[in-house]
Amino acid sequence: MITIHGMTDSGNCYKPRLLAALLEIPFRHNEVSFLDGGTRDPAFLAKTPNGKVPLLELEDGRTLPESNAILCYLAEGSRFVPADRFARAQMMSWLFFEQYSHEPHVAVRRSLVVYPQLAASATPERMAATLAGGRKALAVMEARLAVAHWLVDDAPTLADIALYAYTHLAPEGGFDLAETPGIARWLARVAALPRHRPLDWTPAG
Ligand SMILES: N[C@@H](CCC(=O)N[C@@H](CS)C(=O)NCC(=O)O)C(=O)O
Repeated sequence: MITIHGMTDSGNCYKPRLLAALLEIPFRHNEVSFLDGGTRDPAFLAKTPNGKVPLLELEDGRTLPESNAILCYLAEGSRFVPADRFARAQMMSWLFFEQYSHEPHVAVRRSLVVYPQLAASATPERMAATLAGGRKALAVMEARLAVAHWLVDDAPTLADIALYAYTHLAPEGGFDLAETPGIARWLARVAALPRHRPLDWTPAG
């Protein structure tokens, strides 16, 4: 069975767990957290020198870091990857947007708010910069979701799963989703997908 090494409370780690649940892919969850030094443990660094979770480990020992790459691996050939070439590229475009324009603001601001261990990094300047950056990213999503049910075409793709992870946690970082009603409706749509699981879900056993 595959293993997903991850920190339950991390949105990046939630992405592959949620996808595996939606696609009924069995996996083992191994809790590895940066809060207790788990990502700096020599045994973990031997698997992934960048020392970040999530990390996918296959049955044969091969490992794959980067949440959105893990999504692509797990979803290949599934309904979450469009067959159309342009739609597939649009999905990738959202995945890159998520990592460069959304996660560094929306996710980072939330982590600065919710983890006391990071309090020293939560300077007024950083909080202001992540608020501005996050609002800009959410406005980009809202422009699409005010007029569409899904980020790409008319069905959920990996773009929706990747962006759902930290967008549904955005209020914890001080973002008011009442300002983006299209996003609020889309969050409810993702949460209603069959076999959707919440952030704190891990498989039994
Ligand atoms: N681009 C990476 C980001 C992963 C990442 O930053 N993970 C955090 C937890 S959310 C982590 O492991 N941090 C540990 C560290 O930076 O030492 C991905 O999407 O997987």
